[in-house]
Amino acid sequence: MAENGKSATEKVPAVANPLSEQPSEIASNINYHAQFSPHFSPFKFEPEQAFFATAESVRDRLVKQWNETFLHYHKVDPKQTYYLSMEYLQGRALTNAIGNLDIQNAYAEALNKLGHELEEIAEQEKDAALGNGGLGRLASCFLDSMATLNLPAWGYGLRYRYGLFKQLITKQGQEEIAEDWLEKFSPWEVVRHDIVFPVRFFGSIEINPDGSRKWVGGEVVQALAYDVPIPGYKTKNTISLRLWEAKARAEDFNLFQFNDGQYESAAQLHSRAQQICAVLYPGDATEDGKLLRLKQQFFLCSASLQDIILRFKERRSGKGSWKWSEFPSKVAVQLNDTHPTLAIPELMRLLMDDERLGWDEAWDVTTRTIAYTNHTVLPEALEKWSQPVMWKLLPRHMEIIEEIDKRFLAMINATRPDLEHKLPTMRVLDHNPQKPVVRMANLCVVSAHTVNGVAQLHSDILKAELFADYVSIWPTKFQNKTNGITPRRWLRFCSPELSNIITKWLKTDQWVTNLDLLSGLREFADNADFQDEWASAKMANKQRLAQYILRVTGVSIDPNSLFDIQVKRIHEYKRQLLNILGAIYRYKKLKEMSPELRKNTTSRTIMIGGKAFATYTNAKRIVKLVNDVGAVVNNDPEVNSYLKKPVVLHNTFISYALLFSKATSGIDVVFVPNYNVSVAEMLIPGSELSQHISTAGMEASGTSNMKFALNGCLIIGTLDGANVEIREEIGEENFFLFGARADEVPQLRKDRENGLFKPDPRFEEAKQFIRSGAFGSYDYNPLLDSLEGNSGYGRGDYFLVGHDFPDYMDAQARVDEAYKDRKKWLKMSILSTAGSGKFSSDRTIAQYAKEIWNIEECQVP
Ligand code: B1H
Repeated sequence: MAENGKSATEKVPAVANPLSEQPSEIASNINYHAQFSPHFSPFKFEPEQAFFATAESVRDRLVKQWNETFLHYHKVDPKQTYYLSMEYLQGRALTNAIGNLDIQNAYAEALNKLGHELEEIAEQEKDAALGNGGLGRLASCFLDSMATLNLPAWGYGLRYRYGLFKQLITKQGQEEIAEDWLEKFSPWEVVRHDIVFPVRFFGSIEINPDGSRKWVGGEVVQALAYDVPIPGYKTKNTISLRLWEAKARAEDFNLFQFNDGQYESAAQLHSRAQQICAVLYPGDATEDGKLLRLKQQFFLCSASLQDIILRFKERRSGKGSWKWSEFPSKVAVQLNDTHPTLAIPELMRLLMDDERLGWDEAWDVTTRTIAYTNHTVLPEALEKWSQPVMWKLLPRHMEIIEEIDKRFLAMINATRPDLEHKLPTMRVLDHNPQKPVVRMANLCVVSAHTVNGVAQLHSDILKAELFADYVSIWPTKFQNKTNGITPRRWLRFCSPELSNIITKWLKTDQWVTNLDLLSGLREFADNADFQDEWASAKMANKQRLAQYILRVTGVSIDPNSLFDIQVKRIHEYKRQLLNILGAIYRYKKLKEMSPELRKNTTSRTIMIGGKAFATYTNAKRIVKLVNDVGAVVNNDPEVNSYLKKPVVLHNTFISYALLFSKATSGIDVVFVPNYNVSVAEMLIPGSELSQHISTAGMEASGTSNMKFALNGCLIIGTLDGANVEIREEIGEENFFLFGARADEVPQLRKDRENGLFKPDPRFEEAKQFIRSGAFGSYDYNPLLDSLEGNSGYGRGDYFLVGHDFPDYMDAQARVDEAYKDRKKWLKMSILSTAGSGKFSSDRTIAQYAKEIWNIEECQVP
């Protein structure tokens, strides 16, 4: 079919068994899709067309086991979990799907027959970026584990048109542009035209003759289901991620107005419906922005719960009838942070107003069904919704929330007079006359049967601080579930080189589903042969990464230097500023050194990547600073003298350039643009040191720390979030620790306010170097000023960069020394991987299943 000869149409039949695992039949099936599921002009079979046809052939297989899974659940009617999340960061699906189906080789061969390379085809896929960071990626890792563990569980989310923005780096710094992941369509989603639910906004409340209430009027939008298959690893079980799209009804299009020439008002309801799923996290600085976000949250909750209730009825009616008291033994709902909190009053409303349950019965069902995960203690991320806005958009839900608040008050007054003085902060409603709000986290704690944090330290902080007052009322409600990551995407598929070595030495590939087996690598940590294989796999990954960096930034980096990476959302509490100040100090000292001394230093390539929220000024200044530092450092012949010119973007040419680049001891600083899941899959396998350096107590868990450690990357970090547990698991001698502890932070802030902080001269020198204009004329004073002064959030060095700076530099010096001892470093690297077993999301999900959801495996025969 192709003019360019990249087709095997003549050689293979057009129709083949779509489930065959024979490469020739797979090739035939891919060809079939290219011809008969056409999305492009005929006679083209470039990588892009090949990707879509390949994905569709993979989907054929998935659909079969997906339908079987659905039917099996329907028959067995197990208790099922529903994960409600405003974010999913799925990334690409092709490599993951054929990996989980365990048919990579057959697909690679099939594509070869068609004149393509699997890797190149896989790179055509756009990331599904329906999330912004760790919280969304966690949801996606959880789905992979639920499917792999054969657990009856589904995810619910929104089908945003524009997910996370694309980050461009220009002279001004970060610029955001809309990224349309559906521009050409997604081969993975299936629209379910039969799954549609009405979702109401605004309106008023009617009282029925029997005193029951009914929410009427307002505007009604349709929620239409799009399902994405989530295959488990080497199992038939394939679960669903159901994404809702908002659609207006045909009758909401005003034909009369349209024919009268009033085109915009004729389609007003249609465009309002479209706004709901247009973008992930629309700006909420304006009242309209806030209203839109609230609409999104309610839309997810209402559609999902109507769907869940309908499924409950359908499955139970096969058994005759149902009792509402049985609902919590068939349904578990997990709220991914407070964003889907409205599921609580919505379930109450559906049970009371539609199903006619009384308050007590509805409350019993709701509270036994819903559980809540907290992901942050940052005050600005603790959601509070304005009461007037809520009354306007969701009047019936506000009635229910008022009643929950009232009953909570009454309960405390009746049973816990000792807590009465705490009520002003414990209540769900804050009636502050200036700004009356609903506190979503409090609503969750009061209503959910279980509340969990995402790392041990974080869960301890929740119990000791944020939710301390509730602990004595409900001592068993609070749990910890340390986060995890899927070893499939984050090792098996993103680093086949390292995976193969692990499998070879462990003599089994069972570690992919039983990550604790990695501890078996400890016995080889000193083995010279193993170390050599390990080093060469890491080097291959570093070279691949160096080529990528050259391609996207034009900077040629030295694969023999220490690859030092910090990638995550840009936020002051994550302290990218500490990293770059350290880099600046290092650069300045290298310049001042004699060439002889310089030769003995450890050469480093410091890579920093991440997106800043569009309106977060200081975060954007940090992005700009990293780029400006890179522009100076990478072009300074004194500290490095290898080729830095942009090179023609052709693979062989790039290798050539690297081969002839002259590696001298020095420093490179690279800002990696547009960090996303696919970029992470490139960076993490090639990393040797990664930085997880948040102010202690502020990072709830972190999950990239786990991905890096799993890939044999050493960590420099604070005792924060999951770092604490990672260090415990891999051994403190393999972790570069520095910085204040969480329990010291409040006192250090006070000391600062009292003028007791004495800055280290190195810290002053680094700041002064920036102020002197060494990195260009951009005005960095406002950013640096945030590190000065005595107090205030975002001022007075709230994040303790100055306090931790000297300790950080000392830890970095230990890194430099350790890297000079190749055998020692390799041993530490191996022990990092060997100690990462705990951080599999399979472990996390198994704990949720047993300790929160009470669900069991339900394997498709
Ligand atoms: C996490 C968020 C978050 N915690 C509000 N909270 C958002 C809050 O745009 N919003 O409205 C978006 C995201 N994200 C992260 O969750 C934590 O910071 C990480 O430490 C943690 O690893 C991750 C998963 O638990």
